[in-house]
Amino acid sequence: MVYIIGHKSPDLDSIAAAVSYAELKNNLEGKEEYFPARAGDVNKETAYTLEKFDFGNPELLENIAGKEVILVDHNEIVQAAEGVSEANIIEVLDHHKIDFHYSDPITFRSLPWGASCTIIAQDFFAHNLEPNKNTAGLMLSAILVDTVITKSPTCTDMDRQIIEKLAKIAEIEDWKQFGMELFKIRSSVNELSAIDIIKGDFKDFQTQVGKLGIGQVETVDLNEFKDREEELIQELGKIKNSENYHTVVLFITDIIKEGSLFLVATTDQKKTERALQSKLEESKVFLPGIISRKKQVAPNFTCVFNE
Ligand SMILES: [Mn+2]
Repeated sequence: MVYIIGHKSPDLDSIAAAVSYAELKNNLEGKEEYFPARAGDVNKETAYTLEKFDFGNPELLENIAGKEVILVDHNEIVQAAEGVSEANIIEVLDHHKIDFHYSDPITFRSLPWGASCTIIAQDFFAHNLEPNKNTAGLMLSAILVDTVITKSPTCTDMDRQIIEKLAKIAEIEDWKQFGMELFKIRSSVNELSAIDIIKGDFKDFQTQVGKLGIGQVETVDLNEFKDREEELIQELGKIKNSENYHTVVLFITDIIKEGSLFLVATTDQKKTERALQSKLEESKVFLPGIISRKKQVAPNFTCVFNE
């Protein structure tokens, strides 16, 4: 048996990719060999989407040592589930920058599309298979979130084509409206603790100067966070110290304004300001036009932090 698993602090794409890729692989091979798994708790829009489309939570795997696994939606070892160095990785399917070494020949597929689920949906169609209505809805939801309803610079023509096809199969007439609903659920933060907001969609990067952590949260209204900025900055500082980070960033993306408020805890403010190409005031700054961790924020930080 093979587990298909996404990254730690799983987002919707990581979960939906594991579920839909297991379904596709089992379909293609005509056996129940592949099982979706998750490397952590699911976030709110993931819980909502799984329930809406009639899926249970994938099995939680805290440690994948000794297991046969397919990694989806990540390839960097620091982002993988615990025990990855003792796991038997048989395949990788991803859409992020590549930082992967392995001693055995394996299938490694990476495409510069907006979501892992776009690659998997395209796989279904390439094999003349149609995902069922619920699987189509699940993949569609993941692509809408990962591409910020097609607004992100990571969104490609392929994503747009796949969104149209999946929306038809899932019988979702207005996918933009549906995407907004997902983001409203994602950004209803009132009952969330600061740590949950920061770690809900959080990724580690290893750099020359030390460990960098970047969390992102999207909202349809930045004002929802106004009262919590101080608390969030304090929490970032706590995480930085207790988990030994050089820098921890949370950026809150306003998907209507198409810009992000950056909150920062860092041991080197100058370097951080160079990465942001902007001055911080009281550990924060709003940057118009910046909405993608993958295409904009992470490359700028890793570039400056690896000098
Ligand atoms: Mn993804």
